[in-house]
Amino acid sequence: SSNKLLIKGGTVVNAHHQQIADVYVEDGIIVAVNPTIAVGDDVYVIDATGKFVMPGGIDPHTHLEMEFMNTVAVDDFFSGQAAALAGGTTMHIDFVIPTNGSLTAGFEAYEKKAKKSCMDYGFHMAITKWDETVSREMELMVKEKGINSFKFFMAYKGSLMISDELLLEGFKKCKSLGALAMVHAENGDAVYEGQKKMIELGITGPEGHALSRPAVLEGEATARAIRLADFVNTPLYVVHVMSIDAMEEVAKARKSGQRVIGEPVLSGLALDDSWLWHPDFDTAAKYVMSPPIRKQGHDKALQAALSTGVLQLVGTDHCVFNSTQKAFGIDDFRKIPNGVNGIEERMRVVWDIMVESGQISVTDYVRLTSTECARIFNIYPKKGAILPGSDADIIILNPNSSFDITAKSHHSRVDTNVYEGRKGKVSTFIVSLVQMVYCTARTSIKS
Ligand code: DUC
Ligand code: ZN
Ligand code: ZN
Ligand code: ZN
Repeated sequence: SSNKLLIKGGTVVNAHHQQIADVYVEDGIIVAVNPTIAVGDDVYVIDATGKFVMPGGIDPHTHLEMEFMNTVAVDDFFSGQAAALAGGTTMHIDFVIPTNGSLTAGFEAYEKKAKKSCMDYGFHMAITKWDETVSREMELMVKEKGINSFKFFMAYKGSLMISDELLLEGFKKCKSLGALAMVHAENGDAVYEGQKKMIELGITGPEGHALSRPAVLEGEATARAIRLADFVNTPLYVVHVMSIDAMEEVAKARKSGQRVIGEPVLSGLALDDSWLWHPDFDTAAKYVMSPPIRKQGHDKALQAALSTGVLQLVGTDHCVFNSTQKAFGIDDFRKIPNGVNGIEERMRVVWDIMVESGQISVTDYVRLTSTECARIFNIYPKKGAILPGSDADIIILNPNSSFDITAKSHHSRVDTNVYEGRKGKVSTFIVSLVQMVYCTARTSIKS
């Protein structure tokens, strides 16, 4: 019957080991991984000879259907996940945004958005203000909803940003709950000044976005968050490390033994800011995200940091807006909705820039696209491994195939693609088949 599957003859890759083996799956769970597994003819067999059999990608950082900057991100939990599956990612972790400051209402709203899901997902939660209610609700989220990571915004003054005083309260609460504190690290007050300055100077185009919030402001906030986490003695996860400045702060802290995790995102690893200076507004605006994509050089330095273990896992910050939405900022870059695509491109582009280029091994690739995320967010080895008992979130990666990225054929709903025209020689497949056939609702993973 259709609930039994054998993947034969591939190179099975886990984060620390690879071997040629067969993988036998029943009801969406891996039952056996052995050099040779004999099965009856009621089992569907896939030949993976010459290919890699890996745990599906886990994207630790997405924003599906996010209400942000007076609009809503166009990929929802169906289209964003369909894009993810098409690109070899089988799970993602999204950020619940509180509704008018209420964590409970925010959680309910995201549970509703996530009803459209076609793959497994998890939630972090953003904390955007602080009072006794928020503090109590955090406890509720941890104890009853399974949320174990909270993100604090040090930027977006006037909306999401919280002060150092409240950041400290939040870190202390995370510590007492055993939850992981995460930060969006940019100095929001300085960004606000930078933006005003650019507008005063008459720089209203997308390049003003980069000029108004330079890497030094990311470095400053990263250093501050790291020191405050040290002061409170709680681990810290820095989301979207986009610059050498921020990366070096993470490196220094880790070297001293502090528990700091640094997450680069695909756009920071694979792009530079040159498009932001393109004279055509639509072309430039699609690259606007925060923190900004940096000058050439930061990308290569972040890749190197990933290859040496200074940074640990790759996210995307997938948060997509159509050209019509980006055009809200045609006269003022401050109104361009922030965000770029990546959930569909992450696995292939990371393979291309990190494995094809010789910077990391195939086992490292599995670690930083899947296993490390599963470990950090407490879902390993159910996720992030090809082991007996693990979920059959399996991809077959063909290193001798090809990809050619274009908005014309991608699965996301967004009408542009920041990787437009990028080509490489890898493909992933059967994820969607395995997922569609075997993925069942697993409530422990959902939240
Ligand atoms: N940055 C973005 O570019 N989009 C979503 C939120 C964020 O911090
Ligand atoms: Zn952010
Ligand atoms: Zn984000
Ligand atoms: Zn699944």
